[in-house]
Amino acid sequence: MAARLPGMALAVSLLLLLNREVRSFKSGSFTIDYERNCFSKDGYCFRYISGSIHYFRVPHIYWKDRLQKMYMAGLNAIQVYIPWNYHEITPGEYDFSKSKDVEYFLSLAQEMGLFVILRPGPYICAEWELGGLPAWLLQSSTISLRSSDPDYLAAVDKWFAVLLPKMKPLMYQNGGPIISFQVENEYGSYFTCDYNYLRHLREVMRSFLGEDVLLFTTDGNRVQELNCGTLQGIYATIDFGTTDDVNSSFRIQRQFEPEGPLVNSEFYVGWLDYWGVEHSIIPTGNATKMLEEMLQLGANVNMYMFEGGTNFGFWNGADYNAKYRPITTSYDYNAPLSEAGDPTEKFYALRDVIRKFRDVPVGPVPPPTVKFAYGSVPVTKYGALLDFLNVLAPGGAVTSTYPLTFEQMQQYYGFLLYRTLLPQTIEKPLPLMSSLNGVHDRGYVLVNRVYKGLLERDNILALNITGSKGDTLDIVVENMGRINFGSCLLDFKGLVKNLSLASTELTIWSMFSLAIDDAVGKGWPHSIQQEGEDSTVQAHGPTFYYGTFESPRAQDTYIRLQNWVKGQVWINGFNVGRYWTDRGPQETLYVPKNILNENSPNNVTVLELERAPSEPSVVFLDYAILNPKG
Ligand code: 6DJ
Repeated sequence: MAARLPGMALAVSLLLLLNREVRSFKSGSFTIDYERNCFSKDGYCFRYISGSIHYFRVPHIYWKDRLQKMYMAGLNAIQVYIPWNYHEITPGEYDFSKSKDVEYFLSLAQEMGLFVILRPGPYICAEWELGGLPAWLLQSSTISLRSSDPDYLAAVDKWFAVLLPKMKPLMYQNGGPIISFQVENEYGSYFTCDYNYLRHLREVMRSFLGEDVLLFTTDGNRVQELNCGTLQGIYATIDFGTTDDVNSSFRIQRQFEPEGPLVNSEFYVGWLDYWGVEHSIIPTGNATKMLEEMLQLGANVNMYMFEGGTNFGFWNGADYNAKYRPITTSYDYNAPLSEAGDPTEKFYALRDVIRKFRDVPVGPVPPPTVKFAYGSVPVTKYGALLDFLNVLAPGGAVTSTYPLTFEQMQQYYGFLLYRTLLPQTIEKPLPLMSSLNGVHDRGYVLVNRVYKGLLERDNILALNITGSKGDTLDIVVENMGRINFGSCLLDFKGLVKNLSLASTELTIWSMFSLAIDDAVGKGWPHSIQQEGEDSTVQAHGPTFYYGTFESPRAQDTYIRLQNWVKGQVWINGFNVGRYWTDRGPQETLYVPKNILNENSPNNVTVLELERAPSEPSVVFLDYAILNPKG
């Protein structure tokens, strides 16, 4: 009978037989083995020792270098967030080019032999503006973020429909490096506790990535966090640092996952910095001791951060802990690889621990990148911000009885100018007041273009001023980064409450969106030949400065603005970030070599918001100062 089976049918039965073989030990399978308490890769127990790196905080010319160093540390995986707001700055316009080419970044990881644990959000926290959510979601002032609010979900679905199909071919099941996908981030810490939201994300992710995708969640190591953050069908993992206890933390994970691999998805080998707060240090000895303890238990560990990088531009986030606390430009994180990607003593010490558990690649670790001290560069005053509204606010003003927020103006980042006229003559100083703490986050106040001082969220709610009826009152308001964690995510920017002069509410405002990044990105102010103003007259209030320097050989460097107060720096139109010398602890900004010119002078533009030194200059050093007390 068998002989009479048509050839085709025989082939099919053979294939089925083979397939069954293939399915039980299928190459390209990544699952959870609940019997052996491990991840199962192609049928074998697999344990990852991983590190977090954010491609959006590392110049793309250095992606390979950093991944190579992570590989040489003995890691077999990296953990990566995807910040939605970075790729969809304007609704419906997606950017995955150059420094945003996440597919290329992930393919480099694969080339290097590193698996990828992907965390596509949609919310990521990460000390990133609004935790990675686009600020345009706040155009609706009543939106409920991170919940099953239909408006929010519609936006998420649209984004995931663009992102996830790009990720699918990169899954391990499809020959790529991604072994697992995180759903949301520390969702159990958020007040909404909306299971329908998690359920929705689970279904959307499965529909785009396939039923065999390995989904997981990450929450803090407390029962109440896991209660709201976990969901059936999504593997529950936890995060904790060196001040926690390993065994009791994993016991909490076991309450939610009695079987399966132990996973610390964020083991804090370093920590973040806030402006005005001492630089964070996690002692190397504490990190190595705990890593060894966890690896001894057979746990999977991801170190957060292994390479921190930089919050270039306006991308830093903020926390709210009794007060608004913005994150520094540097995201060095006291990590094993420094902000500039250099191996630290922590790197080598952690590698020595990893070596006890798996083979660490032989050969030299790539050296630190070369740094160059270009020295002191004098800068010239270009003029007060208010003198350039034709360039910076070409669209003119929008008027309204009461002030509009950044979100209502559809200008989401940077600076916005609010203008009104003084309603009365003030001979004896009267307080300009934001009694409801509605200046988000800093307002630089000028009367008839003379700088009077500032208002600051949670700190300075009133400022005494004088003036005559009809004088122009200008307030340049700075968004210092939207809150990325906790219950205050609806962090609208600008004058979010009315301002008053003593008891008189101020009305009839003109708002000017300031497109400073656009103008400087296009070469302003260097492109407009203008006699520099007399720099010896010290300016007060938001003022531009410019200068040039040569770098015949472009190397990484650090810019220091000693004796300046607070502001923003651009080099060749690239927004290097915020400085706040007055508050610290960060005193230098990382300047990667890819933004420097070798064959033409480099343009430095500084926007000082309060007061430049009397002989203004900046200096380029070959080392970082993140901890002036250290
Ligand atoms: O997942 C979060 C990371 O993106 C976890 N975490 C890190 C990063 O933000 S603070 C630093 C934090 N979670 C908040 C817990 C506060 C105690």
